Amino acid sequence: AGKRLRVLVDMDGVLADFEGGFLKKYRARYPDEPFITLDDRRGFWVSTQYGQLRSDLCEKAISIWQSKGFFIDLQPLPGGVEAVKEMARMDDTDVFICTSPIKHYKHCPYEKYAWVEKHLGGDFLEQVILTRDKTLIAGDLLIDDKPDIQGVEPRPAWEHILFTACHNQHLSVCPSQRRLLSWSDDWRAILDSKRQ
Ligand code: UMP
Repeated sequence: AGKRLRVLVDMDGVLADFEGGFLKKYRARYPDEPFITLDDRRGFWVSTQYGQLRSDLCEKAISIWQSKGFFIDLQPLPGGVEAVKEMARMDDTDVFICTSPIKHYKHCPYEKYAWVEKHLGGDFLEQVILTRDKTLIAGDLLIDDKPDIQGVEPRPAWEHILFTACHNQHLSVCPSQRRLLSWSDDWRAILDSKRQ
């Protein structure tokens, strides 16, 4: 029996289907504009790839996640909510939702809390960390779909586990970086590997 394990779990692309929600609302709002299928997504930034498709599509993409209702309407990714609830019930385990809000703050921070309340329950609001710099947050593990997580702390406390998403599935990451392919993958073994 060693010290408690602290797990940080990202929201967009890990618990909530940001990419699927984006594409559905983008196509509904801009039915005559070109779009990128999830199979063709490359790179973390949706806005960058849309901007490469046609320069004015960058701001059209941004308009989607800046809109009221975007974040609260995101569907849970398969198995994520169940996994986080199970983690929270494990002995000697603390789980936090660690997510970066967009700077257009009118709807996003509110809706992120509302999403957690809706899908994980009101008690889980205690576990929410909103930060634009995840390197400042100390934890044993950070499960996140963003390949490069940087900030002011050059030596973050956590080991980053790359959660597979449409935009990173073809990336060859360095062999020391561990992946979680989905919530059907063996996340329990990853947690156990960090226990003392
Ligand atoms: N986001 C953008 N631009 C993009 C894609 C995502 O601003 O092209 C936003 C949505 C989320 C945040 O609020 O970035 C991602 O946060 P994390 O998944 O890193 O927590």
